[in-house]
Parts: sequence; structure tokens; C-alpha cells
Amino acid sequence: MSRVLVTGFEPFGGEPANPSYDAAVLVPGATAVELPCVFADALAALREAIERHDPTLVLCTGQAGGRASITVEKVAINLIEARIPDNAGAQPSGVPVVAGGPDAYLSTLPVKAMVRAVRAEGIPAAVSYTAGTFVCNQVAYGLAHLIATERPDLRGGFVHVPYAPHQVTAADRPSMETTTVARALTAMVKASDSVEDHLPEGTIQ
Ligand code: PCA
Repeated sequence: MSRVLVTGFEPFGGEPANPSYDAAVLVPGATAVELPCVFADALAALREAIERHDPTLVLCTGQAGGRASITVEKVAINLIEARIPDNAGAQPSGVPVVAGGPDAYLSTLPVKAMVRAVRAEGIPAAVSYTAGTFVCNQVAYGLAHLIATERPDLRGGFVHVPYAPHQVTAADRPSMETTTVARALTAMVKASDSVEDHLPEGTIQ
């Protein structure tokens, strides 16, 4: 039986909520943990959650305001460039996530199969090739580094989700219902259980 940990983030940037955590708590059979949107604390909180719950699969999620679909992150980079201060007021720039670590990690999850699984639910999804340079990328990189260096049997990766409708005031800004995001996360958890992307390779549009 797989033990699934789904993390979301606390609200940041003046938002009243973070749809990533609000959706994480709705995934059946998974443990949901809220990570602080604080560079100094996020990776320690992730490590503590992994040690406490001993999952076989970790799906970390965060809000990507402005994106219209669920995006499964393929790449995490070893660079922090904070566009805004984090929730502790820190705004680091030009520093690595892990000093001496590789420049980037590619996700070990079957990202294309995950995207297809979400689309099969009738929910828009895409592979993303940048998780940004803020706390989400830090967590995506830190998780990949932990897997690569300490926990080879752990499966894990990062997913960004759109704003919730209540966060969006302008009619032309994309959003997604939290229950829909939760259905997408549930589908991705299921798809992640395959060791590799067994579906035919090829581009995914
Ligand atoms: N999104 C931010 C950090 C926390 C979150 O939910 C990001 O994309 O980096």
C-alpha cells in the first residue's frame, strides 16, 4: 500500500487563502501538510513531514496565480530569485537552494502520464518546465535533492495549481474550483504509482 503525503502552502503575497493546501486536504487517503511560505523554514518542514509520516509518495503543491491549468513540474533549478518577500519578510536573490548541488533536477515522476490522467478527468493540465524561482521551486528542488541523496525509494514531485475563483476579481483571470483541483491531485496520485511513464513517449501539447 502506498502512503501518500500531499503538501500545500500557506497563503502568501497578501492572498486570503492558498488553493494548494485547500485542495490537498480533500485528497482521499492522503495526509495533508501545510508548508510555510518561508525560505528559511519550508524545507525543514517538508523533511519533518516526511520523517513523521514516512510516505512512499510525496506530491508537493503550490499556487501559481495566472496559470490556467494544473501544471506538473518537470524541472527544479538550484536558484532562488524572490520576486516578492516571503512570509518572514526575506527576499533572497541569486543564491542556490543547496550550495554545491547540481544546477537542476528533472522530476522522477511520470509527468506525462500524470497530465494525461488529469485530462482524462476533463480538467486542463500541462507539463511545466519551470517551477519559478520562489519558495515552490525551492521545495521542488529540495525534495528532488532529498530523493537523490538520501531517499532513493521515495517517489515525489511538484505540481502547481491555479488561483481559486474567490481569489480572482477580474473576469479575464484564470481560476479553478478547489474541488476540481482536488480531483486532479487524486488522479495524479493514482498515476504516480506507475514506476515510469509507460505510455508512449512523444510530445504532449
Ligand atoms: N506558490 C509560490 C510559493 C508558495 C505557493 O503556493 C511559488 O510558486 O513559489
